[in-house]
Amino acid sequence: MPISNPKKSNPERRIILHVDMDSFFASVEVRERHELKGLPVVVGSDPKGGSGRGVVSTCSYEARKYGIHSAMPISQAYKLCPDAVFLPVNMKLYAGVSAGVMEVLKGFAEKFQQVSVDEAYLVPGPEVRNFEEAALCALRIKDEVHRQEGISCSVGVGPNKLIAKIASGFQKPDGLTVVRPGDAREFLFPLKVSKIPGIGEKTTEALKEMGISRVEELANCDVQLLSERFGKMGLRMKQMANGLDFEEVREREGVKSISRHGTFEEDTNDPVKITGSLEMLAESVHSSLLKHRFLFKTVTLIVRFEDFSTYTRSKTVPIWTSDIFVIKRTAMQLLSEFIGRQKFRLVGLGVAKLRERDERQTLITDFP
Ligand code: TTP
Ligand code: MG
Repeated sequence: MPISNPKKSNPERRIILHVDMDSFFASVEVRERHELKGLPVVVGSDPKGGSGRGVVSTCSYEARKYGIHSAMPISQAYKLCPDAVFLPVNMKLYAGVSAGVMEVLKGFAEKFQQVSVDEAYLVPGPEVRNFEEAALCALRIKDEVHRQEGISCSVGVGPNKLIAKIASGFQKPDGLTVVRPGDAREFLFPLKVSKIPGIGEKTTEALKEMGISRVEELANCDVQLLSERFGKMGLRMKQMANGLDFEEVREREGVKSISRHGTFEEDTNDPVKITGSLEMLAESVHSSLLKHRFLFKTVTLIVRFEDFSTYTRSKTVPIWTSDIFVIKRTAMQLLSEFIGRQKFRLVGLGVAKLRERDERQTLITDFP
C-alpha cells in the first residue's frame, strides 16, 4: 500500500539567526528606571546586607566587571560590589517584554523558534538570499527590538543553529557576529570547549582530563576515545566541534497533531493487510513525534470504507508519552469495531494533544 507523506518538508535554507537579549532582566529594570543606566544592577534575591541566602538571576554588564554573574550566591555578589543596585525579580514585567520582543522577531521570520524567555532562533524570509543580506536583517532586528522594547540584544548568524547560538554570545552586549559556512571551523577552533551548548562543567572537566580544552582539540580527537568516555554523545561532541549541526528551526506553534494516512491499492477487508498498514502508519507518526520531540496523549484512527463513508475514533491515554506501543495498541483497540464490516478504502492514524518533551540542556550530561 502506498503510504503518502505529504507533510515531508523541503530542506531548510541554511541561514539561521540566533537572537539573545543582553542581561535581560537587568536591562528591563534599567529601561523602567533610566537613572540606573550605567550602574551595576543585580537582579535576584534579597542580599540582606550580605547575609541573604538566594542567588543572582542576572546582572548588568557594569556589575559583571566586578565578577558577578548569574547563579552566584547573592551574598557573594554583595561582597564583590556592596554598592550595586540590588533588585528583586519581577517576572511579570519581564514576561511582558519577552512577549513583545518575540512578536518583533516573528515579523522577520519565515520559521521561528523561541527557546527561552530571552532567546530565539529564526530562519529569515525569502528576501534574505545570502549572508550579507542576513547581516542587514540582523541589524534591522536589533534596531526594531530597541525601538519597540527599549533593550539591546545580540545576534548570531550562521549556517546552522549551533554556530548561530555560539555567534550570538561572541560579542555581547549589543553584538552582531556573522559566521559564513566556510569560516565555521576557523571561528570555533580557538574557543574553549565550554562554549559548545550542552558541554557543562562536568564534561569540561572530563575533557580536560583527556588533555582537551579547546574546540580544535575536541574536533581532532579520535572518535573512538570520545565514545569510550562519553558514550554516544562522544560522536555528537566531535561533530559539533567541527561545526556540524543539522537540527531544524522547529516551529512549535500551530503543530496540534501529527497524522498519516494511506489508501489501499484495492479496497480490502483483510485484517492482516489493515493491521499491517496501521503498523506502518504508526512507525511514521512515531518517527515524526521523535523528530519534533513531542509527547502525546490522544490517538486518533480514521477509517474510510469503500462507499466513502468515513469514521474517526479517538482515545486519550492517562499519561503523556511518545511510546510507539501505546500508539499501536490504541490504534488496534480503536480498529476492532470496524473489522468485518465493509471493505476499507483508507486508514489514517494520528496523535494529538501534543506537548514538547522538556530536554533543554540534558544533551551531554549523561555519560558513563
Ligand atoms: P541569559 O540569556 O542566560 O542571560 P542574560 O540575558 O541575563 O545575559 P546575557 O547578556 O549574557 O545573555 O538568561 C536570560 C534571563 O534568564 C536572565 O536575564 C535572567 C534569567 N536567568 C536566571 O534567572 N538564572 C540563571 O542562572 C540564568 C542563566 C538566567
Ligand atoms: Mg540573554
